Amino acid sequence: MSNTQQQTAAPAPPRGAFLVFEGADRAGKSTQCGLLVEHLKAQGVPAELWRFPDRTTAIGKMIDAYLTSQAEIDDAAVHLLFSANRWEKSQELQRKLAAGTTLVVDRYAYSGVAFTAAKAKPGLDRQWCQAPDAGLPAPDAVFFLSLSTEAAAARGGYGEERYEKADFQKKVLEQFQSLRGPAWRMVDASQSVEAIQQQLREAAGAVVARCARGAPLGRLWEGGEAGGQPLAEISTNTAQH
Ligand code: Z5A
Ligand code: MG
Repeated sequence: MSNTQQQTAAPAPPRGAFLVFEGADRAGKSTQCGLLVEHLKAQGVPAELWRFPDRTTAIGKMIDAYLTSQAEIDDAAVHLLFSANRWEKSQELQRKLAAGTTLVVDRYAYSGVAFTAAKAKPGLDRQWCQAPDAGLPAPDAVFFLSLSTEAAAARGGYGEERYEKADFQKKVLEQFQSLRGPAWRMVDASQSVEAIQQQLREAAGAVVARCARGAPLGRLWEGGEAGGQPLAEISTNTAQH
């Protein structure tokens, strides 16, 4: 950027924060997302809980049929459906953020890349998997709930859906590791629900405050694999798993 551009660039307006939760199966993503949204609202922060896939749309219904094994869909085609499911919500997502609503989002494009790349199908390498999501809004923070497959199994075992098998979940976790970027915060999900929530509240609060002061919204996959801005001011549990 030239000096002239730097001098004339307008400051980013205040907005809501875009907070994504990713992680191992049964790591407690949905539990923690729900608790965080309630906490933010109680603090007077406008907040909504979102999740991907959004199974309520026409595309989401196709994805649901696939995940519950009611439909067979080609691996490349279903990958594009998961991405399309994010694109169809992206305008609304940006409107909500611009209006000051913080979005707590249960899974996003990182799950999309990790689950398809873990299939190790010819032609569906990580670069191919990332391409359809390029240009989507990038989260301000990605909270990755880290849990071993053994600890996940101890939480009652995996469910009935297509990907809920220990061997495959290990491959997914390896793929997630290679997607880590500057906006990621690793959270040890083997702790109690309350301990995890406390750390998340502190970390999320700092991001919400930063976005309320005005912060540009990044794009996937700019600014490192994860996109978004580095979260230097956040101190949280940074357990490396
Ligand atoms: N997928 C994809 O392929 N491509 C994409 O682009 C996207 C997704 C976006 C969607 O599953 C599937 O789609 C997913 C990835 C794929 N496939 N798999 N596998 P989902 O998100 O709908 O999955 P889910 O049913 O919500 O399961 P989950 O996300 O794996 O679980 P969780 O949300 O992490 O955990 P939880 O429901 O909060 O808790 C699980 C249990 O553990 C529950 O009994 C809790 O009470 C208990 N729990 C929670 N926290 C704790 C702690 N701290 N201690 C002890 N017990 C706990
Ligand atoms: Mg969940």
